[in-house]
Amino acid sequence: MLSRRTLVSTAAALLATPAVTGRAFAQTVTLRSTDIHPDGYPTIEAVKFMGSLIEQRTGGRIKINVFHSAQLGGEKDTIEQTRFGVIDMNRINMAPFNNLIAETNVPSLPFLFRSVAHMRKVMDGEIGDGILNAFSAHGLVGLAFYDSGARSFYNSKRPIATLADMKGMKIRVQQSDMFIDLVNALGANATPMPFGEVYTSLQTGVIDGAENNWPSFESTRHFEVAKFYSLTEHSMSPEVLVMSKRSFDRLSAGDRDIVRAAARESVAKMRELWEAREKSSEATVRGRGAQVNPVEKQAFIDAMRPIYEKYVKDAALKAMVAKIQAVTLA
Ligand code: BDP
Repeated sequence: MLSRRTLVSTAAALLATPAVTGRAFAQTVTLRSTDIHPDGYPTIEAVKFMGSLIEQRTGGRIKINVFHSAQLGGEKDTIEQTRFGVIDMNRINMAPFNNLIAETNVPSLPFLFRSVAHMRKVMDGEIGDGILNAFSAHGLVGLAFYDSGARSFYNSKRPIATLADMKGMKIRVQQSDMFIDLVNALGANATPMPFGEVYTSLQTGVIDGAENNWPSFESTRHFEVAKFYSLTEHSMSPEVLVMSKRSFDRLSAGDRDIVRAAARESVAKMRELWEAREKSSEATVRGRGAQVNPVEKQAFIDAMRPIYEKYVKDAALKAMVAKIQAVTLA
C-alpha cells in the first residue's frame, strides 16, 4: 500500500505539471442512456453518434453508453429513474410523458401535423423549444426531438377501412391517458401496456391490435401476429431525448454546451437513418405478408373533437395548437 506521504507527494507532483494535471484529474464520466429499441434502430444509432461527438469534443472525458432493448426497464419506469438521476439520459416517446407534462400532449395530438415537413418545422422552431423547456420543472432537461413517422393501427382480425371497423377492437396503447381516450373515442377498447408485452398479448389474444410506425411494427415482429396494417396515420407523436437534471447540473457549463450541441446535431443523423429505415421496414413487412390498406380518414378526424376539448383546455395550450395549425410551409 502507498503511504500517505507518497500519495501526497505524487499528487503534488502531478499538480505541479500542468500538461498532466488536466488529464490526470479531469473526471471521466460515462452517461447511461436508455432506450427500449433494439441495437441498430435509428434512435439508438443517433444517440451513439451524439456520444461520439461528445467524446471527441471532450477529449474522451465524457462518453455515452446506450442501453438498448429496455435493459434498464420499460419507458414509464425509466422516466422516474431519469428524474432521480439513476439513469442519465433517456430517448423516449412523448406519449409516456403526457400525464406528467401537459405540454407534451400537444405534439402527440391526433391529426395535428399535416406532414413530416410540418412536424419538423414546428418541433425545430420556437414551439418545439417551448416544449423542451417544459421538462425542466420535472427534473429533466429536454435536449432534442427525433422523428417517429406516423402511427397507424394494426390488428389480427380484419383490415380497418372505416371508423365502424374499429368497433369493439381491443387495442394496446402507450401509457398515456390521451392515447386511451383517443382509441376509446374511435369505438375501440384501449389497453395501456408496456411495449415489451405487446407481442405476447397479440399472440394470446389478450389484445387484437396496437398502433405504431413502420420501423416499430417491423422490429418487434408484431406483423407476424397482427398482419392487417391500416393507414390511419393518426398521430406523429415525436421521440424526445431528455437528460436527468441532476446529471446535467453535475457537468461544467462548457460540457453542458457540448452535450446540448451534440444532441441537436444528432437530429439530422437520426432523420437520415429514419427515412431509410421507414422504407426498408415497410418493404420487409409487406414482403413477409402484412396486408396494408388505406383508410377513410375524415370520420377518424371528426371523432377526435373530444380529445382536443379535453387535452387542449388552458389558454396557453390552445394558443400553441392554433400556432401549430397556422404554420405554413414555404
Ligand atoms: C415507438 C417509440 C417508442 C414507444 C413505442 C410504443 O419509438 O418510444 O415506446 O413506440 O408504442 O414508436 O410503446
